[in-house]
Amino acid sequence: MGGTLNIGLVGCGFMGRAHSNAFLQAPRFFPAGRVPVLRAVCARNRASAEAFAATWGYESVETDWRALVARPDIDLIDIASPNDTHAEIAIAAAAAGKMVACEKPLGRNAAEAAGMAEAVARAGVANMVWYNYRRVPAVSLARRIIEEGRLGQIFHYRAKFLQDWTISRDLPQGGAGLWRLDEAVAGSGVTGDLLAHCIDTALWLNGPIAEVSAMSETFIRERTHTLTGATAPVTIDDASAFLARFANGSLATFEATRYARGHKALYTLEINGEHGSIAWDLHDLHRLQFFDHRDEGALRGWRSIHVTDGDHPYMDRWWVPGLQIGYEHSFVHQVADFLRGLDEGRALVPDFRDGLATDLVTDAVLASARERRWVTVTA
Ligand code: SOE
Repeated sequence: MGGTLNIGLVGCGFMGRAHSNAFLQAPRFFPAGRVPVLRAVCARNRASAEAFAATWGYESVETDWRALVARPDIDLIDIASPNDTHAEIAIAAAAAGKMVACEKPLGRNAAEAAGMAEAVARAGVANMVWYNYRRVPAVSLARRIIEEGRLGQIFHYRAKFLQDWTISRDLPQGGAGLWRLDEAVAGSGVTGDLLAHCIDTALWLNGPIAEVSAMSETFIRERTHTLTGATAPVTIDDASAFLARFANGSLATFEATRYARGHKALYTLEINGEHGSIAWDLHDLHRLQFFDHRDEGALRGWRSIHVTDGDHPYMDRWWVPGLQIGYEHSFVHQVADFLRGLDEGRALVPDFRDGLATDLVTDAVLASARERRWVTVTA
């Protein structure tokens, strides 16, 4: 298959930028049969859409996503708008026969995500969810190490995602970026925003989660709402932590918060197995720590692998060994894999079914925290 892949983007915030950059860069470093073309960007505010289009090279703008979905010159609708818009746009796009890419979390809850997964399956259209951290080369290398059986039986999985940007009481809720604090728009707080990343990576690396026991807290319970100017209750979870049991028998702890002073985006994971352990840290994302108990005794120790060599995932396409890449490249890799999947007639993961699997876990976490009991994750 050759030709273009005509992109219609909804939303021009932080993620709109990350996705646009990825669509532009992927064909330059990972040539495939189809080349993404930035046909149109959609935002309610025309001036914002026009400024965004000028910066990123979109050919046209729309102010109503329905008009974008109706356009015959668009192949793929990319949803980078707030969470409360995901389901309606994705379902309409699939019904119109468009491919659909959606920012995480897929839905505000599993019921929304199930409707979206059903819509793309019914329409038979290619789809993906932007869980980008799977495609950080060090995380992809972790997956390869596990698949090769180098850790043996997995005993423990440990993940956390710590930030500190909502500690101020003066921070309002609602509006650009701050919709993440408004439950009606976001669906939940750090559970859907941050733990969802940890859960997606965990499901990919260690298989399904069977049950969870969670606790959560809202530290600041009232904030001014940007859109109304009035003080309104805050109902999102500011911090969320849970214990989990994976289907493979391993035990896990997960934690996320926006109240960990000093931490900006500290996503870390550690996995302990029978023969070895691995650890990774987003603040040092090009390194993977690996301990192999089968190494010769006197020389045994943690290796800090600088994941920049040609035989590391994705790295043969970038610079020369030793020169590292960063956050934005995880999105580039996702587009590259999606394009290759289209060439080969293969679905990309994570697709909407995977997005639903994560939402089923986050729903279970929220229910467990609310009801103060262990909750079985619905399959
Ligand atoms: C929140 O601060 C946020 O931007 C998330 O929404 C992203 O998904 C995460 O990757 C970084 O943090």
